[in-house]
Amino acid sequence: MRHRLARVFVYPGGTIAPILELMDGCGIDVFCSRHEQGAGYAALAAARLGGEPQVVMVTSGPGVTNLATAVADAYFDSVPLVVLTGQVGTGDLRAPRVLRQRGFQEIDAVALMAPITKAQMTPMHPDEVAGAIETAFRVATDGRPGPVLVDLPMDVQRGTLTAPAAAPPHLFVSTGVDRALVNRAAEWLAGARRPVVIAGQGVIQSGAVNALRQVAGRLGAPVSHSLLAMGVMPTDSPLSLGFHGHTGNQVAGLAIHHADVLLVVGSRLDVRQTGTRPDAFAPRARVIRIDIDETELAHSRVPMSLVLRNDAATALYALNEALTHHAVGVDHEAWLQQIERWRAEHSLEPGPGNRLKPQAVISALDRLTAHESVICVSGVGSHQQWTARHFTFDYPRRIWLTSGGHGAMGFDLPTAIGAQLARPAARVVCCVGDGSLQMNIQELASLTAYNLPVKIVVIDNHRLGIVSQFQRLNWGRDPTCGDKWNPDFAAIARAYGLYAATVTEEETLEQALESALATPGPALVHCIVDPDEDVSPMLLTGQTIDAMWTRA
Ligand SMILES: Cc1ncc(C[n+]2csc(CCOP(=O)(O)OP(=O)(O)O)c2C)c(N)n1
Ligand SMILES: [Mg+2]
Repeated sequence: MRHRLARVFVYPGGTIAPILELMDGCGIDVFCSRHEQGAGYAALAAARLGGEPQVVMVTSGPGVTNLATAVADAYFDSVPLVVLTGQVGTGDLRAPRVLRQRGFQEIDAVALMAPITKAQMTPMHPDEVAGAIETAFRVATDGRPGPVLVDLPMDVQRGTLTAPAAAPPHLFVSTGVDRALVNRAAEWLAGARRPVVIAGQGVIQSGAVNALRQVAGRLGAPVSHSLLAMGVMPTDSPLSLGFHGHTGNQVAGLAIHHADVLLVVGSRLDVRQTGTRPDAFAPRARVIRIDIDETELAHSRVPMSLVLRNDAATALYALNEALTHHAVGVDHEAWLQQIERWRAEHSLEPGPGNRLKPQAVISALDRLTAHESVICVSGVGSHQQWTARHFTFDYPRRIWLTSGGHGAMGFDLPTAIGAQLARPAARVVCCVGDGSLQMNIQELASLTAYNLPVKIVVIDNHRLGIVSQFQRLNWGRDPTCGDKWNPDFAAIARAYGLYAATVTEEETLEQALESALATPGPALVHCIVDPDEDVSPMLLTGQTIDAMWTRA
């Protein structure tokens, strides 16, 4: 499958300069960040939103090491990227000598990226380049998506073709649906008294959101989801339990704990989802699992009763079909009423105190954008959890982009930039902590240079909050994480050419957010919030998902 590449994401350097020279005038936009992570995350955002692989190009040595964080993020969260790294000339390569380095800014990109890419290639002759890149595009999206590395020595970039490129072999053989297993799954689900569906990002990636909603609707089964799959059910749907796990909703935890049949689709069930007691996860349930990645299935942390190794769309369409032949035998009214009772008992009220609360900031932003299609991006920390809990999502109208498996601070701003580049007409908001923003704050320059109307809301608790909370819970104090000195983020934003405002109390919050939203260009609202607000409830080590820790 071929697709037309609209844009490449780059940070320059000598060993990638030959390709950059050719990019000029070839009809493909070039986005140039201020740090390699900026290019990597912007590419990741465009790939997550469009489903097609995006190309990121950086120079050798420090360019490769700087980019590694974003590539790891893409690998763990299944985002297709084609990563082109410059490399010293083939004659300067260290290998096979036993040496630390031979060429200037030489680093073994293949070895460095091996654990965080699906495949790595180093074409040693210009004739091998086209095949390598074509293979990279294919591998990036085959099966479970992810990044692929093509390391390009200088002389290979500058050389001349001697032969036309041969077509590479087709790699992925898709597996059909096992009708008998699908029927059995339908039978179990139709007969369940307390069914629960867990949906992961795989559902969104395979274009199966509607199929998932149909299955849930047909069964009358409540749906919980992973942190990455926010919006797979509309937040305000009565069937939505919200996300579960470490910082998830207690209602979701209770429902999963009491479920008798659990349908898990395109979700890894990682430790952040199950907590440290996978043995006690959904202890009463027969677990039906659908996943495209056989390695995830082979190493499932939760015992499974029935497995479909398919992409989510294929399996869910088949399941929907099968469910038409299995009348749902059990009325779930009692189960849904029980869930409503849990919902009433476990509301997400902020802690005591009169200071501006982070939850109030997110709720206000949500209210003010309720009428709009939104791409909401977060950093990593407590603010990420409050955004997940208090913003409303509904894929594809209100989309969430966050760093899941890698959990990388600094994901925020460059991802918002990539999202706005990919969707120029969309409302893009970036809810970011004081710590996370500072990891890639240099990208404010890209924001202004490309005049992208991203709205940044800084949740400044003068604290590396979620780690500080972990420290305080364990050791009663929070060295290096609490009471952080922070700059005046609004002043910094103005210096970078953004509209900016500072808010310290709820009375002026809406007005400041409204002004920022109404500004045609980029804007930042610096919200100074209660430093002592913690994330509650939270699933702590040793706890089971039905009994999460709650603030006193
Ligand atoms: C690159 C990176 N370094 C360190 C961490 C560990 N870490 C996770 S969250 C966090 C604090 C984030 O602080 P902030 O952005 O202010 O968010 P808050 O929790 O205060 O809302 C830290 C240090 C990380 N996830 N990523
Ligand atoms: Mg903070």
